[in-house]
Amino acid sequence: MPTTFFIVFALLSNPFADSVVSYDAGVGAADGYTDPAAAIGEPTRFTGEGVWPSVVSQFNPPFMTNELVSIGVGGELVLSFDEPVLDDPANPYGIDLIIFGNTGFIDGAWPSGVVDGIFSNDGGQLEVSADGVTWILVAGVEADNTWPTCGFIDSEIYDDAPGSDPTNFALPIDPRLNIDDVSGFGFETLHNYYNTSGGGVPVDLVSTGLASISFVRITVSEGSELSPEIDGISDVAPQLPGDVDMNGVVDVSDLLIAVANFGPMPLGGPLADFNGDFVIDVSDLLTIIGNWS
Ligand SMILES: [Ca+2]
Ligand SMILES: [Ca+2]
Ligand SMILES: [Ca+2]
Ligand SMILES: [Ca+2]
Repeated sequence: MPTTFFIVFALLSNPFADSVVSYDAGVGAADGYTDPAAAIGEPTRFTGEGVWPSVVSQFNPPFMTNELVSIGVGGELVLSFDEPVLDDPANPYGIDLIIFGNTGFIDGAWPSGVVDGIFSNDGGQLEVSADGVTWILVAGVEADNTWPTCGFIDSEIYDDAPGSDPTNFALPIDPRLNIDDVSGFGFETLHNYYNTSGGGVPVDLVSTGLASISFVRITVSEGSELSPEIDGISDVAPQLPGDVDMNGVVDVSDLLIAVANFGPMPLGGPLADFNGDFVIDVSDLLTIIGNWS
């Protein structure tokens, strides 16, 4: 019986926020988008079913009332995780938490997909807590902001059927990247930066001084004129030390990628930095060799 229990637990366990603790829509939340359960579980990969079905891509955010919850002025959303979210140095880029909203890039060359600004970036302050009582503000993070969600690696921008290769919602975008880096860029170039990531707002817990958190609170201050929408929140999966290409084994292909990118870590990776200094050097090569599969 214990074996069965653990198998069932493993199947049920997921990297996403598990429960709504509380929700106050505040003033001016988007009409109809007031079910906080929309922020639980996996963020949206395919939106508009029965209305205007399409994949969620960098230019095509989710928009259904059962997919997003909106937070108005003075409002707040509090979610919890069943398993604590760790400030884990083994996480890619040191990022621990990813927040998915409903931002999208403005398509300056519709429908071919050229980044010409962003829309629906509605902010929202982020606080975290280990116990649900004491809260710490994560400075400099806006909950509903870059990067727009991408649901599938193998989909085109506005496909009306789901892709077959889902992105990884537990893998963050390089936090050094900003929107100016991709301005004027097309869909293919964006994918180079996303890799297999599903996007979202990357959050490093290190600034909070908390080793782990189980609660997330998103608030909208009284002075705000915008109401953020939240689709989901994920706990970043740690990278296997030495596994640059993240295929589950550490071997010569990882070593070759690291060697070819020796020096300052390029924007967007490869993920060959294992001591968090954003430089790929001898210490990282030793990590690869020391963890050979
Ligand atoms: Ca961290
Ligand atoms: Ca959702
Ligand atoms: Ca590998
Ligand atoms: Ca390094």
